[in-house]
Amino acid sequence: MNQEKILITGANGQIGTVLTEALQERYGVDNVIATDLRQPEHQQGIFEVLNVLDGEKMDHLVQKYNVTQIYHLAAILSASGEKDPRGTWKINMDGLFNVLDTAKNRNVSKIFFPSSIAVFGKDTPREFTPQNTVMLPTTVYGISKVAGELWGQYYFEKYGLDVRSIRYPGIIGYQSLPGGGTTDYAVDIYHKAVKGEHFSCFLKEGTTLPMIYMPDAIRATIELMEAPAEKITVRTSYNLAGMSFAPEEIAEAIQRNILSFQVSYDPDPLRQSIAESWSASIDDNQAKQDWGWQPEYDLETMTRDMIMNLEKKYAVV
Ligand code: AKB
Repeated sequence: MNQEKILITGANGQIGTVLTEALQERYGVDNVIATDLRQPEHQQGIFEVLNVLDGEKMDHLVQKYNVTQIYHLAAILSASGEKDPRGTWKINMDGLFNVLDTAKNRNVSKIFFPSSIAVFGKDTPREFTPQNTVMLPTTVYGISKVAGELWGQYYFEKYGLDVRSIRYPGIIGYQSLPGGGTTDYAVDIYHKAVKGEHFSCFLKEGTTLPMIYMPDAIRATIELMEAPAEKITVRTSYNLAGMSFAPEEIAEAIQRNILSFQVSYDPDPLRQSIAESWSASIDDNQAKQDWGWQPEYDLETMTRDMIMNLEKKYAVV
């Protein structure tokens, strides 16, 4: 096998921070090029400043490092996106086109493009949302993800570019913080609980959403990218499920470990309406069938692991 050289955009983000380390461990520190708008405080390995709107610099970096794969994580998420719809469209779409065109023109053979449950909308079946279903999203982020999925498929069919994608649920992890999403409360709640603070939730009780624990999300991403090409039957994006819960259910799971933890509900209208337009649970049988996907964590096992790791983190700070 030729030595892969992997470039990651948005490497300082919630997923990027953890995925960069996982790819460094798997492919070697010198074979992973982390990029983002700013140099992070702590960075092991190769880092380059890159704005994904700068196609020339992207092209230069791809040539400089002989990049063979790009994980394109840089994007504006659902809630932030609504504050600047045109700006979000530009970053999410032009950034993707720069990646697709650079890959097509150079020696890049594989692309990972993260999609999201944000592709679904009010007309989508909310429970056990099928792989192929109505996709009429209400956010600019969701619209950009539907369009991105279709462009990925287009570049695969027209130019043979091996673009692979997952529709991530909300991702929960202790290593990094999300920013600007609708599912972010499910990370923040653990930080407040471990610090002994009260948590005010921006979603109402009963707002069930699909979520996944970070180790499962990272493993799914790498498993999809390493699957033989003939196993990949979906060239838009794969549904992926981990678990589903409402705010009061995650709060109760935390309270079983931290008895004094208290939560109140103060719904934010924007994020509440976005959450209500998304699925509550996801049918991911296609991913299971095609490349053997299996989640490992449920709400209880994730909660114990999150609390244990955050307790360690706050103890050393
Ligand atoms: C968000 O809440 O915007 C993201 C997502 C589900 O894509 N976490």
